[in-house]
Amino acid sequence: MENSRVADLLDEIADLLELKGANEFRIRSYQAASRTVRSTSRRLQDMIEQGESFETLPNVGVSTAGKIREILDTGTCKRLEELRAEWPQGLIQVMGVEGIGPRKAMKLYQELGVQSLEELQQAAAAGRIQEVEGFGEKSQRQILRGIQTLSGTSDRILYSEAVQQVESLRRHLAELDTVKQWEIAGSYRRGRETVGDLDVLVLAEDRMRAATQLSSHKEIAAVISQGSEKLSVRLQSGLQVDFRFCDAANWGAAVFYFTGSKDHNIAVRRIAQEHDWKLNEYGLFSGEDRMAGKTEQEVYAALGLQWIPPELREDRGEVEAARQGTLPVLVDLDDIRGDFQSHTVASDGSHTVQQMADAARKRGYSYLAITDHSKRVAMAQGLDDDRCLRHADEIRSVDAQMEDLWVMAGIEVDILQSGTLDLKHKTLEQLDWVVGSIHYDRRLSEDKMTDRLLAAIESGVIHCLAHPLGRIIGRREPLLFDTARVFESCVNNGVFLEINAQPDRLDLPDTYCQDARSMGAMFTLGSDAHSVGGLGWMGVGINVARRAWLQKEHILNTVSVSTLRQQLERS
Ligand code: DGT
Ligand code: CA
Ligand code: CA
Ligand code: ZN
Repeated sequence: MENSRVADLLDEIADLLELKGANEFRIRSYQAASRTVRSTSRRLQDMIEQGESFETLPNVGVSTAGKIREILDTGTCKRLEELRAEWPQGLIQVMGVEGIGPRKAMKLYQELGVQSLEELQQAAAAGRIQEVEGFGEKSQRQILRGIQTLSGTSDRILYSEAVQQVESLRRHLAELDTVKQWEIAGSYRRGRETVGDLDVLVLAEDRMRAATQLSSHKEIAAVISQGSEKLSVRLQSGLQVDFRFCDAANWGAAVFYFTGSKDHNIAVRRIAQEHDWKLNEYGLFSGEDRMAGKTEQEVYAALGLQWIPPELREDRGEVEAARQGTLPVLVDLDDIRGDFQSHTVASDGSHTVQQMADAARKRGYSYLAITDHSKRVAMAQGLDDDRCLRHADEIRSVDAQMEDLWVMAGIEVDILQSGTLDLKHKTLEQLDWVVGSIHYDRRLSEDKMTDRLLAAIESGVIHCLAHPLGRIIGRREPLLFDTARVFESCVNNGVFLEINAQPDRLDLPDTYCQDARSMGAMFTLGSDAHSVGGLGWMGVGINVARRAWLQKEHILNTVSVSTLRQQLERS
C-alpha cells in the first residue's frame, strides 16, 4: 500500500470524526498525521520492512502509529470501520467532493437526504442544493464541477504514486535471473503528471520462466492475461502493469514504440513512410531488411533525427526540431542548486528551520528558501508581521551557522481577494525571498481574478508567483484568469513563475509553462516541502520543466549562490 492511500484513510477518519462532531484536537491530530504521511517521500511499507518505527515521524503518536501499521497490514483499521458503519456508505464520497467536506455533507444529508454521489449529482442538477441554507447557486455549480473532476481522473494515478510502485517493482526485477534487461516505457517514461498504466519491456530468453518469476511479485493481486508476447497483471493498488517480452535485435524499436506518445509515434512513422520504409515495434524496415532496431538512438539516427528525450515526445514540434538538429538541451535534476519553497513548524511544516537546512545541505544544495504561510492561512498558523520578522531572525541565525548553504528568509504571502498582500510591504521588503499565492476566495469572475493577480505582481514586493493555477490534480479546478495578461505582467515586472513540485499540484503545468516561456517568462522550482522528506519532490517538478522544453537558463534554481545574491539585490 502506498503512502497516499494511507493518508487518504487517515483523512477519512478525521472527516468521519468531524461528521460526528468529535473532539477538535483528535480531528487535528489525524489531519496532521495524514499531512506527514503524504509529504514524506519514504515509503511507509519500506519502513516496516526495515523494522523502523513510525513514531519517529513528526505528528505521529503511539496510537496513530498503531493504526498506520494496521492499515498497512490489513488495508484498513478497526476504528475506521467502526466510524464508517455509523453512516451511509455514499456519504463518505459526498464529503470528498471539492467544496463540500464533512459539515456541508451533513447539512445536505439532513436537509435533502443526500446519501451518495449520484443523489448529490441529481440534487445539484435539479437546483435543490442552492435552496439549502449556506449554499447558493455558485456553490451548486461548483459541486457539479467537483463531481466531474472526481469522475474524470479516477482511473489514472499521480506520477509520484507510480514512482513508488516502480520502486518495489524495480527491487523485484533486480532479483530475477531470467530478466536480462528491462525498461519502463509509456507515459511514465515521458514523465506525465498522471499515469494510466505501466508498460514494462522485458528482455528474456526463456519467456515462460520469466513470466512465472514476474508473476511472483508480492504486490500483484491478479494476472489478467498471459501470452508469449505479453503478461498483464493488476497490482494490489489497482494499477495495471503490462510486461512485454522483446528480443535484443528489436529492443530499441520496442522501447521507442511503447514509450509513445501515440501522436509522436505517428509523426515519426510519417518520416519512415516518406522513404517507403516501415517502422513498428520490431524495427525500421526497408522491404524485409531490418535497418535499425537494437537501440533507440539507432532508430532515430536512421531516420535522420536526433535522439529525442522521452519528455518531449508529445508531437509538439519535437520531430521537426530533431530533424533540424535544434532540440533544446533540457534542464536536468543535476542542474538544480536550491529550492525556492519550503515550510517549517512555524506554520504547517513538520520540521524546524535547522532540520530543513540540514536536509537541504545533505542534498548538496547551495540555497533553500524558507517560505512559511502568512496569517490568512489561519489553519496553518500563518505568520503575522511580527512573527514573520522574528521568524526571519531565526532563519538568519541558522543561516549564519551554515557556511555552504544560504538559508533564505522568506514567506509565502497570501494574495487577498482585493489583490493586496496579507503582510505589510515594509515587512516583505526585509525578506530575502517572497512568494505570493492564492489559497482563499477562489471563485471570482475571470476579470476580478486577473486584476487580483496583476495587483500582486505589480506590487513590486513579490519575487515569484507560487502555484499560479491553484489546481489540485483530480480534486480542485484551476483558478479562472487571463493567463496571457498575467504571464506578460510577470515578464514585465521580473516576477518568476513557480513550478510547484508537489505531485498533486505540478503547477504551472507543462503546456502553460511553454506558453509563458514563449512570452519570455522565467521560472523557479519549489518542492513546497512540508517536511525534510518533501524536498525530494524536486525530481517530479523537473519532469514538468523538461516537458515544457525548459533549459537551464530559464530556471533560477540553476544559478550559483553568488549570482542569486546579485540578482536579488539588483531587483
Ligand atoms: P497512459 O498509460 O494512458 O498513461 O498513456 P501511455 O502513453 O502509456 O499509453 P498506453 O499505455 O496506452 O500505450 C503505451 C504506448 O504504446 C503509447 O504511448 C504509444 C504506444 N501505442 C499504444 N497504442 C498505439 C497505437 O494504436 N498506435 C501507435 N502508433 N502507438 C500506440
Ligand atoms: Ca501506459
Ligand atoms: Ca549560510
Ligand atoms: Zn501553498
